[in-house]
Amino acid sequence: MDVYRLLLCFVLVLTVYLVKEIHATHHVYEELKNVAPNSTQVYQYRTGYHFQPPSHWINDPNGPLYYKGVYHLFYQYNPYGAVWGNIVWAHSVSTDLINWLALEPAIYPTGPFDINGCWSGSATILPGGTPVIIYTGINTANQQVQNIAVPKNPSDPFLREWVKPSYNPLMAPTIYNQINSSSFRDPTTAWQGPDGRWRVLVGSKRGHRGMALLYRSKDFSYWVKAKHPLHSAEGTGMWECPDFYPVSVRDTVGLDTSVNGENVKHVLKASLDDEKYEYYTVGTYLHEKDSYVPDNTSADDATGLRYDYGKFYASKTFFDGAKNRRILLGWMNESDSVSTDVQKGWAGVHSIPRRIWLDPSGRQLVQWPVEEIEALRGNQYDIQNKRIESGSVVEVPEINASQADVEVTFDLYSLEEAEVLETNLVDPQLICSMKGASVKGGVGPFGVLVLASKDMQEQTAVFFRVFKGQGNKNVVVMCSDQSKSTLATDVDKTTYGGFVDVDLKDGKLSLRSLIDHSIVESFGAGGKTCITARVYPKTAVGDDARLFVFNNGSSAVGITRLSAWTMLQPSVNG
Ligand code: DQQ
Repeated sequence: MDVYRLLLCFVLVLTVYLVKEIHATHHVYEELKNVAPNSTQVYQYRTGYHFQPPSHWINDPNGPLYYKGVYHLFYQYNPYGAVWGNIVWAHSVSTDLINWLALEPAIYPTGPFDINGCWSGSATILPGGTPVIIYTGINTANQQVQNIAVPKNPSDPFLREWVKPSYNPLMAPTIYNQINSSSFRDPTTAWQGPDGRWRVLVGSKRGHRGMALLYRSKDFSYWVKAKHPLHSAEGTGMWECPDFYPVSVRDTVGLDTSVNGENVKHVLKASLDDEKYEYYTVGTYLHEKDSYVPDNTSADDATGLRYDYGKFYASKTFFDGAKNRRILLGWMNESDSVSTDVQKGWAGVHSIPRRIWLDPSGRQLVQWPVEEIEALRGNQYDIQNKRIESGSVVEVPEINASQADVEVTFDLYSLEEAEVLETNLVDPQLICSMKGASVKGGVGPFGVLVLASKDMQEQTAVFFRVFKGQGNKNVVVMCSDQSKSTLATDVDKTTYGGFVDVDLKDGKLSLRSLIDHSIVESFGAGGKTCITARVYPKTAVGDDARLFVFNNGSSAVGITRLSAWTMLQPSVNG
């Protein structure tokens, strides 16, 4: 045997050794993934103004971008069933991020490098303006590899057709780079360093250390793995859908992904496969070393800051050059049972696109629904300067409370009666679970009861509770309590919670909730703490859904101002 053959045998043996079973990050229901929706679909939980296709399963938002006056949103989609499987990149376009037109899927299995699935990835706008996509393909050997796709016809603003160059894959697990072939996915938007080279991150793990692997390229075709990941964190497990981008220290405008320098900080986000939630840090990106150092203002692990403390995962941001803003989109999975999903004929929705920027404190991000959504505000009802006594409830009438937007600013007359927070209570979700909306407090719980039935047997409570913490410092917790959200029993009713970093000097606390049949997407303190819940009321449906403001604390609180609107129905992939 000549040397060449010997080498070939060696490589083959090692390839077989390295090829592992496909590790699905989602539950696989083999028997259901090709079951098409039937005619008895359940419609009452379909959303009115959130992003969803007419039917079937969706998960992660992929490669959002703005090109020639058109927003593009791709997403993980099963064309054949209402559970995860058969994944392709479905494609929708919009001019306002609210009305969407569905096009044919943009990326679907075609070659050995993605024949078993086209998983998540991101778009990069190259100098000159042409977008390219790097995504994870599942190859013939069920390994995760990274591929590139480019528009077939860049003069088409709808970017309908995408082609995959013959030099795919760009990045693959090999015997040399020690990459686990089932933990190597979800490339970020690429950015260019001052040396002109491109960089991209790929989510991975080694042992239980989650990491963002770094690749560099001079020409966007030939990519070399850097010796060290950009960043990693022990104990966090597989990092899915990493995101890495600059934010301005000075104002709320968004920055294009390659921007760095003075008055710029960076954000690194990871979606934790083990926890099924995300965390992020704010920090410094050191160009020369190609490393990222998180600030010590928040934890660099699963207990760290979150975009959203509820059902929100696999999110992605993009820079919108049309309005100089950075926009965040996330996937909101269902909280009902798989059999209900099959009966519904669909599963999964996306968040309302949120503008995202660095809080002036520099310690965290702030999010707010894009302004375009306000065009959907219809019939309005206002309340001003109203006192809400301890233990009382005020109804917000005259709007369609199953499809609404409500903004309220509360006046905290006095903080005297705030409950003392036990020092061992450091997990806000636990605090909210122990002290739900029906557990009386001092200052709070106060907030809104949404998707509530007339008798309030069904209700989702979104509220604040103010505590006295260490050194008499006030600690504010925002909760979304789903325990009474439905009379149904086959639903996940987990209560969610997050701390709100506010000083309460002016005694004001604001809350906004976007209510959309089975979604309650809430923004506390102007978007400092966000919580999304998926709920499935049985009776608080359509015209029978009500909206209330409540106060279950011993202190009275005031409504400085409340505005609620019926939300109109945009055209979403119809
Ligand atoms: N979903 C995709 C993966 C990603 C996961 C597969 C996150 O690429 O890691 O549909 O939800």
